[in-house]
This record gives sequence, C-alpha cells and structure tokens, in this order.
Amino acid sequence: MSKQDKLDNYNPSGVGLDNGHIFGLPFEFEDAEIIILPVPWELTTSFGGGTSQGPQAILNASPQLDLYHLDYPDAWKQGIYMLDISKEILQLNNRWQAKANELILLQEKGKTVQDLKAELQQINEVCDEMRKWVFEQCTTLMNRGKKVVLLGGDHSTPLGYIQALAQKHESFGILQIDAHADLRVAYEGFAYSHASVMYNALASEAVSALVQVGIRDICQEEVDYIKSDSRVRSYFDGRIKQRLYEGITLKEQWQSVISDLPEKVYVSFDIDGLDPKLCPNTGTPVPGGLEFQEATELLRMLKESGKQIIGCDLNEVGNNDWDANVGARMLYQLCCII
Ligand SMILES: [Mn+2]
Repeated sequence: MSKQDKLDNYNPSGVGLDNGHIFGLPFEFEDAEIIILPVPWELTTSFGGGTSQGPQAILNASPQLDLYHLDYPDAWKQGIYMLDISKEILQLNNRWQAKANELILLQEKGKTVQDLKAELQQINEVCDEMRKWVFEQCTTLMNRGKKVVLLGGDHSTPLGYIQALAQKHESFGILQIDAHADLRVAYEGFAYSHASVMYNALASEAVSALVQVGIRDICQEEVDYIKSDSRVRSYFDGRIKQRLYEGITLKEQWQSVISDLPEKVYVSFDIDGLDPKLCPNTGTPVPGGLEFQEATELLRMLKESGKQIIGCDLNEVGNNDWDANVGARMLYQLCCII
C-alpha cells in the first residue's frame, strides 16, 4: 500500500489500532518523515529503576491516544514510525546493570572514585559503546532525510544524537526541560552519567546555548558551572513560580526562554521536569515542576516563534501504565513540533 493509500484509508478518530506500531499508525519506515529511535538504557541510574523499559511501556500505551490535536490537526500525516527496540542495546544494559549498581552502592558505603577506578573505567567503555551506537543510528537516519525523535532510557541516551547534530549543523541551542541541571562532571565516576549529559553536550562547540527550564535539584558544582559558562541560562522552577506569584505571566516567561535560544533548537525533554504526579516512576522524581499544559505551551510557543527544531528527545519515562500514558502524549507533542 502506498503512503497515500494509507492516508486515505486511515481514520485518526477511529479505535486505537493494536497493530504493534507507535500510536497505532499504519506507517512503515519508508512512509515516515519522523523516526522514533528507542534507546533502552539506564546503566548509570542511581535511584529507582525501570526507565530502560520506558520505550516498550510507551509503545504499549500509545494506541489509546486520540491523534486529533487542536494545534496540529494534521501532524500524524507526516508519518511517524518507531524502530524496533534494540535487543543488543538492552542486553548490553542488562549485562552491566548489576555491576554499575554495585559501584554506586560501594560509593555510598565510603569507597572513592579513585578506589574503584578500573571498574568505573569498564562501565565508561560500555556507556561509550551506547553513545557511539546512538551517534551512528542518528547520523544514518538524518542522512536518509528523516527527522529523529530519540526515546530513552535515562538522560545519558541523547548525547550521541546531539553530537551527530553537531556534525551536521554549525551552531544550535538546546532547550532542556528537566528537574536537574545535568551539569555534573562524571557523576559517581561515570563519565556518561545521566547527571552529566548537558556538561558533556556543551563540550561540542556547535552548542551555542543551553536554556534550562524547571530546574529544582542542583548542587554547588553545577551552580558554579552555570555562572562560568555564558552559554547556559537556567530558569529555576522556584523562580518561575515566584515570578508568577508576582504577576509576571507564564507567557512572558516563556517568551523570555524562547528569546534566549538561537534560530536552530534541539529539545531535550526529561519527563522529571514535569510535576511528579505525572511521572511518579521516573528515575529521580522531585516535587514541584511543570504542569503538562505549561510544558506543551512552551513547545507550542517555540514552534510558533518560527525557530527551526532540528531534533528532540524524551527520556526518563518510568515503566508504569500512568507514566507511559503521560510519556506517550508528550512524545506525540514532540512529533508535532519537530
Ligand atoms: Mn535529566
């Protein structure tokens, strides 16, 4: 069946089809402009597990969504297709998970990074394999003219994608929605920690700005980093709320966020940027955060601003029906704006 036939025959308002495809859509790889790349990975997750199962949970939850979207009624017609969840990556994660957890526990009991140097190095090499795999997958997909939405896994997963974009684009900014700044240097000795992803991304000179929204759990090292790198601008959750209480509207604040971004933007969406009632089983939930509509309004205004959204990711979605339901809806929002 041609893509046109699929478009003609598909009823987006019909019963969600359980056809094994994301959102129950009829498309195959060839028909789709948007490819979702799942990365089932959570090797350096320090508290609470399950985000490596996030892509499967989202895939299972996705057919129940209504595809009609007030702002983007025809978005699904671009064709959206999710690649198979890589067994190799999942197996690599599962093979090393116990070792990584053991290293975290040993540090909690007083061992230092120096004591565990050789074993940490092993984990860093495994994480680097995943990073390279993501880099190659994203490069190949982009070279075939596809728009890529990466679906984690923990927040370490998009680094290879950001690096692939840095090869393709001279300069772009990152909009990061997150409870955490993720600016630690090798957190717990893990060079590719979920808590270091933006520090690592900023090593690419192509990344000209990092605008963070919803941050509310941060350490001194990260505050110092934010002050030292003029590319970084952080909209802390507490400050957003204070300004709201003072009568500064969210619209004005989101306009400010968008004006801090350059013409080309990558969106990195850590689900824990939302209120944890929307993502109770994420890796590291923190009270406070954005309502679902506050986040989607920011994405809508970004799209409306005319800036070019060159890529995006959604990560840290927990393995639970409710988390997956919210995650699937946010994933669809990202597919609508890319
Ligand atoms: Mn994060």
